[in-house]
Amino acid sequence: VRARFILLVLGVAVAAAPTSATAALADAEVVLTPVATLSSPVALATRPNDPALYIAEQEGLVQRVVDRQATKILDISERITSGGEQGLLGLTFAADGNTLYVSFTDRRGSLAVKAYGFSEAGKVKRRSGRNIIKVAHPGETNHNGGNIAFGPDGHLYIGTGDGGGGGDPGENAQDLESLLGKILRIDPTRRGGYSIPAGNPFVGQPGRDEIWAYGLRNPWRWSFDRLTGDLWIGDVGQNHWEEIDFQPASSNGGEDYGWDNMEGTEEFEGPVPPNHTPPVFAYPHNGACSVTGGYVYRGSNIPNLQGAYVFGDFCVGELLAFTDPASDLRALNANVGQFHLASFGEDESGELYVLSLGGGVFRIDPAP
Ligand SMILES: [Ca+2]
Ligand SMILES: [Ca+2]
Ligand SMILES: [Ca+2]
Repeated sequence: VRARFILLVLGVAVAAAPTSATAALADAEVVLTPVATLSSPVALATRPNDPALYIAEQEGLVQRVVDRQATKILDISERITSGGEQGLLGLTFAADGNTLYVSFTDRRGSLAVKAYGFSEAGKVKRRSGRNIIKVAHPGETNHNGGNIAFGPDGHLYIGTGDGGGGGDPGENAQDLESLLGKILRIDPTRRGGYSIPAGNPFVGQPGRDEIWAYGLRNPWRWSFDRLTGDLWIGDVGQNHWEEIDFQPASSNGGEDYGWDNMEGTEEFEGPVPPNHTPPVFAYPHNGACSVTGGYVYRGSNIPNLQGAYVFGDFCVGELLAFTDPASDLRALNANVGQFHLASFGEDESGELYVLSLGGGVFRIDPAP
């Protein structure tokens, strides 16, 4: 509780970020309803016209959960490196629900994205796996990013960490010839591999064509607002500041989110980059340790939460939310305790879920 109040008092709202709020966040009362207990759940996805929750376990399994019953549908544990910040890190479905994409740390420590054919029965097709992209991650084992999602533009976005260690020793995040410390945007191709969307910001000029945005340290969890298409990024900080970054749907990409010249709103190695996009909200490490980016709530069960960005911190144990971080940031009064908040998820109707690395998966419901 102490950490919560310190965080709320000391957080820095840099710029108002409109979320199209329609109701009073201050009146939102929520509870957490258990929907599954798994082994180190780290990511959740759904697919169209399918009631199941698909949940990635860090050790390499994908579980299909219906009515609190989990069924293993994929096991790549023998193909990956798991533990610490490595493992199976992300999953998402193609818009038609016929392809499952997973991201993971491969046996060599690289970040890999792989695609699997998916049947109407909710199963991975045998021998359908194909490699989409690998991003080498030499040396260190931390900061692997790993979130993957299709944007409203239909392209696949991939978050990558800066390569790990402290203070980005490889200076990767600001290096436009490195795929580390970035959000990438690609088009997976049917037989594996990918093509580059023509509109990517560094096509036809210096810089890797896969790069969509840069200057990130470890964009562990980020999401698109399903209503507006805006992109919300939780970027894990170094020693002082955790931050939430924002990219409007109208963006053409190429944003520099600052790392490692900047940490939050402060110079880290400096100087301030000429085209720095500062976070919309940054908070210090007083009791907090690592931001877990969430979602803008667009469900229907909790009207007072409508339009609020819901996120958290691995060490704080409170769900946090704002529609404008300068005016209505608050801790949601859900009793989550110190539960190691690993990730959030969103289902087909816009309801949100919370994943604890300790095993619990919960739906955020209105308080009775
Ligand atoms: Ca550095
Ligand atoms: Ca280029
Ligand atoms: Ca930043």
